[in-house]
Amino acid sequence: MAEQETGRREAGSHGGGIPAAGPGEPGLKPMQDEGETLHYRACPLCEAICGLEIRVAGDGRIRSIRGDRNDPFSRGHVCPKAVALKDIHEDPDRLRQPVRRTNKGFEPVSWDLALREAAAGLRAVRDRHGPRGLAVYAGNPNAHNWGSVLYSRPFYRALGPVRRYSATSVDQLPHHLAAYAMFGHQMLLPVPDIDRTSFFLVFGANPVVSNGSLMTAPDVKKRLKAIRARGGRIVVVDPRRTETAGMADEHIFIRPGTDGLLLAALVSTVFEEGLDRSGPDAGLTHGLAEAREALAVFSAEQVAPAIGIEARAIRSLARSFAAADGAVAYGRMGVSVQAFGGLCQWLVNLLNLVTGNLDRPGGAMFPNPAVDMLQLMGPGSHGRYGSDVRNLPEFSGELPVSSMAEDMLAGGDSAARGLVTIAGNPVLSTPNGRQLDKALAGLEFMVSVDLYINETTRHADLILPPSGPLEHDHYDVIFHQLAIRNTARYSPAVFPKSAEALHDWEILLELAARLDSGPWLERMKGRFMRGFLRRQGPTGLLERLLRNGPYAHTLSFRQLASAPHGIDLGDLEPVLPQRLRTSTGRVHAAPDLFLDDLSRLAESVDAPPARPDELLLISRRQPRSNNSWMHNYPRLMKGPDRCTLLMHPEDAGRRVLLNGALARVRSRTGEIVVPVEISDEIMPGVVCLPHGFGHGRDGVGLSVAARHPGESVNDLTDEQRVDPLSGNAALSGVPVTVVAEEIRPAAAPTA
Ligand SMILES: Nc1nc2c(c(=O)[nH]1)N[C@H]1C(S)=C(S)[C@@H](COP(=O)(O)OP(=O)(O)OC[C@H]3O[C@@H](n4cnc5c(=O)[nH]c(N)nc54)[C@H](O)[C@@H]3O)O[C@H]1N2
Ligand SMILES: Nc1nc2c(c(=O)[nH]1)N[C@H]1C(S)=C(S)[C@@H](COP(=O)(O)OP(=O)(O)OC[C@H]3O[C@@H](n4cnc5c(=O)[nH]c(N)nc54)[C@H](O)[C@@H]3O)O[C@H]1N2
Ligand code: SF4
Ligand SMILES: [Mo]
Repeated sequence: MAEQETGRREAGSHGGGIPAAGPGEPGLKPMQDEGETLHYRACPLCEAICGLEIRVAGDGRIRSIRGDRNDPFSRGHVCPKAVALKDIHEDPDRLRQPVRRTNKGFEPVSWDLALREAAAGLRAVRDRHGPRGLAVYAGNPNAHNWGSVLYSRPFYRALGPVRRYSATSVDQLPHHLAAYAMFGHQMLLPVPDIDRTSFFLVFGANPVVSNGSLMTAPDVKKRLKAIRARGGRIVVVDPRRTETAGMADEHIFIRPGTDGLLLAALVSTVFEEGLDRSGPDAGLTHGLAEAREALAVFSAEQVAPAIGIEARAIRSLARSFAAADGAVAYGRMGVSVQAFGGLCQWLVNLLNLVTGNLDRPGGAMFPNPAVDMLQLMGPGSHGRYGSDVRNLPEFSGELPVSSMAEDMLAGGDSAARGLVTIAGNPVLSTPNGRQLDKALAGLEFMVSVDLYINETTRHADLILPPSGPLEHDHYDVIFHQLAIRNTARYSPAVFPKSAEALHDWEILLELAARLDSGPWLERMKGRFMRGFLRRQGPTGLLERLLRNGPYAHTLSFRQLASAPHGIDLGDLEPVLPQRLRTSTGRVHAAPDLFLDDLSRLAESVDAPPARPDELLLISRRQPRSNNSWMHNYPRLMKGPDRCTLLMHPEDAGRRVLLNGALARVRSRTGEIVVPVEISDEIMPGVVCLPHGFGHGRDGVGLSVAARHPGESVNDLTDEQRVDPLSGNAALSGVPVTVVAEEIRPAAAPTA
């Protein structure tokens, strides 16, 4: 492929609407003009991995982005974000050359200088303070970028035993912990088989807006509709009547943070009423009797007052779930980012297991992907060491990000004084962002690999920008592993990167080459590995992985490359016990770490409810956003400002707050002022803000986002609130006070 400049030439235009249509909408059919090319491409923006059809005009500009109707998995589905890929591609704010921080702001520098200085700065920190003096934070888009997934290992190897953090511990860490303890591998995550289930029981997830998470299911709305159309049932448990709850047969409000009790009561009811269908403890499972005994105290009657749901309703839910022919419980963000996240994910798996729905069509199933993360990643580890100040547990070589700022600020002999961030924005995405701002400002040296000068990377000494999302080829190494069907799809780059640009994986290799240290033999091994990886590129690696993967005899890279719409490899099929990685070869129904944590859950039954003046803060996602980084595209930012505090009419009335009025929201960690949006979709006693806003900080290079700055919910969330078992942040249920903001009269002019 000829290297040519594409992105840069077009910088400057934000364009108006471009035709984009879902399957149901006619859309504008773009006229075919001379030189127009057609590209098929997976959308890298969320876990739904929709297939896209992208038309590029003869002049190199994107003419249209539509859903690919011939994609067997996504069947033409797209959401509004897909069209913003054009904006990302053309965004004048997107960095296309490395920048270095100076007293007068960031200045562009050459790649050669940037890589040299980045490595020298990190090496200097490592020489002064040892490898623990360095930290790395990896953000969410890494999971959507196969170059980063496949090439981070040589980077970490060259860095040495540094402190590692990622967005995992503000997200799905409890899922990995449960998978590791129950199934023997952190990536053995059961996925709800929603295309065949007859009962979908959802805790703390809003797939209609998020498009599904740890459940890759493009066009999830249609799939949910189909459950009810075939006579199935959907029940959603959530403190907010979400868009997903709006499609359900039943929505149950729950006090934030009390799902652990509800789940324990559901499992305990199943046992107590003899509704279990997992059979005796033999063959597939181990520990059922222990689980039954440990959960017996969590009767529906016992927990009902604490969670605000009647015991009768809990028992009836357990009965109908257990009776359904193919039922699946699914718990996502809302039950992961809370103080009992680990227990919740164990109990979700256990509920599926004891009702006979684990590894069964219509239940919770394990995909069998063409590239298997079980072969690429270790099984995981837990609690081998802890963070400095609070001893929060390590998981799989990472420390909980809730401990990052405090450990930096506490100093100490080995505290991190240098940081690398890769595709992340922890200042907006992790609890107590202001504290992290402070910690980052005090670092000796910081490097970021990112497309933008964002709220976090503005603290960096150097920012190294990778190629844009359409400028590299793509394979969803992670998300085929989490998909509700076995599928595979390879997409070549739509645009070649410019001659001097580097892909993420190339940046990681370049840094690794400059950071490798240690004994000669080790350095030689590292050099050999990097040489091999550089020659292969991710595509060469994919070819090899397919050859050694589970479809080696039926799916070659050549076949994949000649199937631009992707290949359907069929329904999920039962794979246990073969895929289990536990020491016993069985499912561990009652790992000690969960049983030991049950006393903490039991104590929460008697925990005093929130103070009368306090409300519990939760967050929400919005269809036209993606965490913190997609507020810079005018197409997605049209309409009224969205950073509003949802509040129940009773709570608003008590505070004499009218719709649209400004409210001051305070927590232990900070305070912000935001407009109130009164709605009974939120339960009384709970308030809700979107996450990812807060762009008003100094020095951020996002000109569109600056016009819609909003406030960061994570200036209110509290790094001290964690699930101590997993170390995951408890972002949900933060106690806050809300008062009407006094509008002070403008100061009188002084003479
Ligand atoms: N209160 C609250 N906080 C939350 C959440 C919540 O629900 N409530 N959600 C949490 C969740 S689930 C997550 S995953 C985290 C996300 O938290 P993070 O991963 O820390 O943040 P993102 O907003 O995803 O920032 C991604 C950054 O990556 C850059 N980027 C995009 N694509 C690429 C690429 O291909 N390569 C490189 N190098 N950079 C790229 C973008 O420019 C952006 O700066 O936030 C968490 N924080
Ligand atoms: N449009 C859009 N899509 C996205 C993203 C985005 O930012 N915008 N982010 C992507 C990412 S990184 C992820 S991880 C996924 C997340 O995907 P989901 O988990 O589906 O997303 P959320 O909307 O955060 O859903 C969490 C739900 O939990 C509820 N909740 C909060 N606290 C509690 C509680 O204590 N108990 C219960 N039962 N429920 C609670 C919230 O009200 C919310 O409805 O979405 C992905 N997709
Ligand atoms: S749903 Fe997700 S993958 Fe599909 S088009 Fe929207 S952002 Fe892209
Ligand atoms: Mo996430």
